[in-house]
Amino acid sequence: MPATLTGRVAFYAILVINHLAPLNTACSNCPFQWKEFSGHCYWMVTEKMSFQAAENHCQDRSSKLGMQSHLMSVTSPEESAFLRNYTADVLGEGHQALWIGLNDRAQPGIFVWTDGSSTPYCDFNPGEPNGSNSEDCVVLWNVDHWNDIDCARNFEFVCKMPGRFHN
Ligand SMILES: [Ca+2]
Ligand SMILES: [Ca+2]
Repeated sequence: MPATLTGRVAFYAILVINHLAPLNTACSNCPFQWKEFSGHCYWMVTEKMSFQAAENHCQDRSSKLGMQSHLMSVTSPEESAFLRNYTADVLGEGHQALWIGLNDRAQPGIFVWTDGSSTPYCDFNPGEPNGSNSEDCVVLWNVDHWNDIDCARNFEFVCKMPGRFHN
């Protein structure tokens, strides 16, 4: 190959490598297609499932990535606003219900998060929780506040996990 042609091939090879470089996600805090917010990674699942099937789905999906996600916990007004925006963007402003990880399945009236979060943050609708033993799992209701509801119902949901570089 003539020297000028070799040089041209090398030039275009470098162009191609430079073009591909931004696709390298080795230093991303979140895996491909997970949404990042404040050090955590979020994944909206638009397939409807029961509460426990949704929690299992979050755990299965992340374990394939060597990470650990659960149904989303909501621990601050900022994270709550993020969830509302994310839900409205993907499912629409008027979406009825979306599972979050809060539940009182083990002990009526004692609400816990599936990811083990302990937070004083609470955003139930006025009059909720109202379900006693018939409603043990919590949804974001009407892209607004929370409502306890029957765990066997099927809704979309968000998985959440700490980012790779979260401490
Ligand atoms: Ca209950
Ligand atoms: Ca309720």
